[in-house]
Amino acid sequence: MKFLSGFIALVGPPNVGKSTLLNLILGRKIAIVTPKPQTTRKRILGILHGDGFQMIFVDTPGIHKTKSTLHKSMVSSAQSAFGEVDIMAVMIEMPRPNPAELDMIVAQLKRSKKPSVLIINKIDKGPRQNLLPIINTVKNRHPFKSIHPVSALSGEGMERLLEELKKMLRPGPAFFGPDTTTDQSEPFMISEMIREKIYLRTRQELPYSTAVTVSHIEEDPEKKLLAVSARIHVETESQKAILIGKGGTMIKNIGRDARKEMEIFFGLHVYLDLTVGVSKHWTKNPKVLRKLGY
Ligand SMILES: Nc1nc2c(ncn2[C@@H]2O[C@H](COP(=O)(O)OP(=O)(O)OP(=O)(O)O)[C@@H](O)[C@H]2O)c(=O)[nH]1
Ligand SMILES: [Mg+2]
Repeated sequence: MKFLSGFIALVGPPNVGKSTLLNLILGRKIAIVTPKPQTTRKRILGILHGDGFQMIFVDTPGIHKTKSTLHKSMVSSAQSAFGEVDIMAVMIEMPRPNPAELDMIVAQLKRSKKPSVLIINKIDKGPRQNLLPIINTVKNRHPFKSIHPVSALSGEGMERLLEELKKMLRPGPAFFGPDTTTDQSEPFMISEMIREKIYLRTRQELPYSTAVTVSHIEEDPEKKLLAVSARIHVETESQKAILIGKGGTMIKNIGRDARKEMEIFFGLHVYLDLTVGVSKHWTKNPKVLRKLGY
């Protein structure tokens, strides 16, 4: 039996559950998840090691129509996955099927000529009688190899999905060593953990105006301590004031949430030095965008 491998892109509209599914498949949280759309900003890899096979999943930002410079960079990061992978896993959600969004994705799928499956997520939300009409609609739009109603929360439908994806792998090398689960660097993962907590605690446009950079990480193995310095970038002074909060409560809460997550992830005590700074209109300036990692 030859070893099988393949790159599988998870693409779809924002908020359908792509990152949740990636975490479920890997049995480990490597991608941040929030109830807000446009959470994922860059492609990240998650590697599933199996007996005789390796699946490399590419989680991507949600594809949507946008004029914003930041969001354009996110969407183009998702779109370039079409050219780079072997298999496309297109995800939509049952409670909020959006034909216009799906059409945008299907048009690119047709151009890419890649084999594809369609995942219909959040079936736990019901009602299930909505499923059949959705399946019939998507069947008419593209000849997906298979269609999978799933719940990335409960795990329903996952076994069949993974079986199907496995059948689509081709003989190839193990691209990553057995201990590798993701391509993300430690500083990037830490910045993402902090960004997730900002998304969970702030409202309206504020999460979308934040970026996080990590300037220093130092591990003290004897004390089992990880010391991290990170900075949250916002666009305006007023956003900075909200993020710091009355008497510093907001930034303290975000820092505490992020620290707890990091302690579980790294299995170390964490000391987190978190500051807030204004990078004027960074989401609109391609140069600053790049500097902040986008
Ligand atoms: N009920 C239910 N909620 C889900 C399911 N999968 C994901 N969610 C929720 O949907 C929201 C969005 O999940 P994400 O995984 O961040 O979605 P995404 O597609 O990665 O979103 P972007 O990165 O913004 O494109 C979160 O609140 C998840 O908890 C599911 O199967 N059932
Ligand atoms: Mg995501």
